[in-house]
Amino acid sequence: MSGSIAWEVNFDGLVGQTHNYAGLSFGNVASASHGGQVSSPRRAALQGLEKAWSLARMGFKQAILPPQERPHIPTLRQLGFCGSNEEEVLSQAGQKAPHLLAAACSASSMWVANAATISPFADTADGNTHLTPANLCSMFHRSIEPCVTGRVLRAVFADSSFRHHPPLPAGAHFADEGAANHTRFCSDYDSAGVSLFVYGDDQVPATRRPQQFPARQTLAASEAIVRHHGLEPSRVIYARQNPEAIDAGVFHNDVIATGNRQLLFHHEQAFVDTAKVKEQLQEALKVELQVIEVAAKAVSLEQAVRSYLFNSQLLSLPDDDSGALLLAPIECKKDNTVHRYLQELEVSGAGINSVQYVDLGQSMNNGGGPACLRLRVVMNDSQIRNCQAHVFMDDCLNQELQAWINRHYRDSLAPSDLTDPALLMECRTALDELSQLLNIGSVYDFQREPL
Ligand code: SUG
Repeated sequence: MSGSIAWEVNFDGLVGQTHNYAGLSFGNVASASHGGQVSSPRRAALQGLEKAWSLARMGFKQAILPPQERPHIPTLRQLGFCGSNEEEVLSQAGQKAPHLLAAACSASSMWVANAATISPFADTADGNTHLTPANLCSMFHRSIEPCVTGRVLRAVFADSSFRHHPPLPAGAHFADEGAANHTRFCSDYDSAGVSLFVYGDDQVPATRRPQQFPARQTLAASEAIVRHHGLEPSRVIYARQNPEAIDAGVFHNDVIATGNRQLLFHHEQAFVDTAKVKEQLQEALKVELQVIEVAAKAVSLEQAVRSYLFNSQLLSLPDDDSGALLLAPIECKKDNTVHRYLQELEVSGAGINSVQYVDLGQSMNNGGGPACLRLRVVMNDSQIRNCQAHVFMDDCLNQELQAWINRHYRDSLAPSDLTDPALLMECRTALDELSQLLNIGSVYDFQREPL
C-alpha cells in the first residue's frame, strides 16, 4: 500500500455529558487541583468541537470520535451496588462510595490520545494498519474505557486494511496509556516511520523511580504492542521518561515532548538519556531529524506542566515544507515566559513557523490539552473513502454536532448532580441520537443488552 498519498487524520474525542471535576487522577496536577469544582459540560464540548472545526477549516484532515456512556451502570453493579433499578444503584453508590460513583461518571474518554496505539500500514510487516486499545489500568476511572473504545474503533476503522487487537492484559505489568506515549517520525506520512515509545517503568528493581507519582506506561506494554503490530525492530526506539518529570506532573510523555514527521520538540528534562534518544532516532530515521530542545532555563519543568506547552499539536500538511504549525493551549499565551519563548521560536527558522492558541479551559482543568484530545491516524485515500462512519468534519457535521451539544448538554454540573437519574437518561438519549448521526451502530452497553 505504501507509495499512495497518505494524511495524518486527527480524530478528536467529543467531550461527554458528564464532564466534571472529581480530582480522580493522582499525579495529574490540574485534575487534583480542580477536584470538587463545578464544570460546564456544554462549554467543554463546544470548546473541543471548535478546535476540531478550526483545524478542518485550515485544510487539515479532521474527524471526531464519540464519547462513552456515563454514568456507567454496569461498572457500579460490578462493584456491588445492586439496587433493583438504576436509580437505586446511583443513589447507593452516591451515599456509600461517592468516589466510585465519580469514577463511573468520568468523561475521561474525551482524551483519545489515550484511547489506543496505532501503527499505520507503512510501518507494519503485513501492510495493514494495526490498532490496540489502551488498557488504561493505572487509573480505575480510565480502566472502564477499553471495551467500548474497541467497539468504536471497529465501527470507525472497519475496512479490511485495519487489524484490531484486544487491549493488553490489565495489571501493573502491562500498564498501557496508548498514543500519549508513542510518537511516530517519518519523512512523508506514507513512508516507513520510526516509532518512539516512552515508558515510565521498566520493572527493573534497580532503576530510579518517581518518588511521588505513579509511572503510567511500562516498557513491557510497549514491547508487546510492537510485537502485535509487526513493527520492524530497527525502526523502534524505547526511551525512559525522566522520573523527576513524572514527579513534577508529567504523567504522560505528551506533556513534555511531541513530534511530527522529522521534527522532535521536547523539554530538556523529558528523558533520562536525551543524547541517546536523539542518536537512536537519527540513525533509525535515515533522513535528517530536526530537534527543538527547550532548555530548563528558558522554560522550567513547572512552567511546562502549568502551561502545557508540549501538549500542543504539531501539524503539517503533506507536500508543505514551509514549516510546522503549533496549536498551543491559550495558557501558553498567558504565561509571559512561555509566550516570549514561542514568539522567538516562530521567527527562529527552527522548524515551527506559526503558533496559534486555542481555549480548551474546561478540559485543561482536568489535565487535558490540545494533544490529549486527539488521536492521530495516518490514512490513505482508500481508507478514508471506505470509512462508512459519518465522522469527518465538514461544515454540515460541525453544525449538526453544535446543535446536538446545545440540545443535550447541561450548562453546569456539580459533583452532587451525578446521582441525578435524569442525567443518566439525558446521556443515553443524547448518545443514542449521536450513534445514529455518526452511523456507528450500537456501540454502547445500554443499546446492546437489557440492564
Ligand atoms: O488520564 N484526566 C486525564 C487526562 C488525560 C490527558 N491525556 C494525555 N496527556 N494524553 C488523565 O489523567 C481527570 C479526571 C478527573 O479528575 O475527574 C483525568 O482523568
